[in-house]
Amino acid sequence: MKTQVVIIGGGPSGLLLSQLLHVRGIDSVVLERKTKGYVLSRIRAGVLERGLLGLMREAGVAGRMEREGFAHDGTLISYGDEMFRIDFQEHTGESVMVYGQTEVTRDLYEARETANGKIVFEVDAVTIHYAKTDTPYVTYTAGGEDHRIDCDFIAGCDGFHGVSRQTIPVDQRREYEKVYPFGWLGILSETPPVNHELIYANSPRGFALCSMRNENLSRYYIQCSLSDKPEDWSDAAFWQELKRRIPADQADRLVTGPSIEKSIAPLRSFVTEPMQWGRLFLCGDAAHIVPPTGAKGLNTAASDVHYLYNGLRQYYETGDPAGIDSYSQKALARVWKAERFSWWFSSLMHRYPDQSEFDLKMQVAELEFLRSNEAAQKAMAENYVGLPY
Ligand code: RFL
Ligand code: PHB
Repeated sequence: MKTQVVIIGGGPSGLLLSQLLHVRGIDSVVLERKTKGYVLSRIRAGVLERGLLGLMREAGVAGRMEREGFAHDGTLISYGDEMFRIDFQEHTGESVMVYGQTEVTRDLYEARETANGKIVFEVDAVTIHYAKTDTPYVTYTAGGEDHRIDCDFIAGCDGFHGVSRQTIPVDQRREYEKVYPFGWLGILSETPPVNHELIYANSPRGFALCSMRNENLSRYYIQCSLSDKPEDWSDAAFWQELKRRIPADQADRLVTGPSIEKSIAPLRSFVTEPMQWGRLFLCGDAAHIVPPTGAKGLNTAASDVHYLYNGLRQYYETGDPAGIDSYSQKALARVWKAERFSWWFSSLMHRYPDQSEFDLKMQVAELEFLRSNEAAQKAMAENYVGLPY
């Protein structure tokens, strides 16, 4: 088989890239290790930046998102019983969109299928060959048979545990990592959200987040210990702990119900450099991870897709490789800013095991500064709605 771009990974990055290339007449094949059902069962991101919305429109897949998504003009931050609002519209003239990653992925699968796009599920042993030459190819097994696809370029969109990053020899990449000493326990429940905007809560018992997917689907998170297991937490224990971490008036209004999903995510900051090796390009979680505080993971994956898609388009339309040659440098410049914001917001909102009394005073001072200072709020709002591409 032959195609222009082999895309490894059928998560949001790989599907979005494939659909954008299709709109410009560029051919791709997506290789996905799992089934479509499995990919769609992963509950992850919920907040989309304007840049991702623009890409969804350009890819021709924004219809349902525009109808069913919720524009949010601000967010709430609480500490103890204090709560204040960061107004995105006032400070940036922009909003974010609450629309689940599952829905983004579903819309992309539907568009790829309508266009007869080639997606191979349940692939195994994906191997990248000769990425440093002009004639790379990818081999894999599917349905018990060996396959080979010759191509011009390979996009590694296979997430943090994929093969693409590992293909780059260790002496030719550098990895930067920070592992946080806690996780997030998240639940999804068919209950109305406690508030119409998200609440990020810093409490003496640890961080909590009140988020949502729609008017009758809530997503809540609490900071938990890394040794906790989801089955250690009954629904009743989760609700009780959440109520203790958010302001009392919110806790009184909270509607509880059975969870329909419960999982724990560890928190990590991670970047690999460079994001290009010959004709292999890394996109999204394959190249970087942020802690979820601030909702930058999927959005940063989307900005990578933007740079790669435009580079490939320039190459195929004009023969000019300038865009693909500068991919890593452009993508990383934005990645590091998203890393900084996610690290800063995580540090501001969580309880750390080794935090001193002084460190706690610093958190409160910073929260009070943010609450009262226009410039600090503007900086927060600009980062939250997404820095320009
Ligand atoms: P994905 O989604 O991990 O998809 C990678 C795909 O590659 C497949 N794969 C392979 N396929 C073929 N061969 C191999 N060898 C393969 N190895 C892996 C996998 O099966 C998978 O289908 O990466 P992608 O596309 O880069 O997308 C990244 C996002 O999923 C991620 O950044 C976000 O979910 C992070 N995130 C959030 N991001 C936001 O922008 N806003 C949010 O509100 C937000 N909330 C979150 C989050 C992540 C969370 N968790 C669980 C990590 C909340 C949570 C709790
Ligand atoms: C979510 O709704 O899953 C979500 C929202 C905001 C975040 C992280 C996760 O910062």
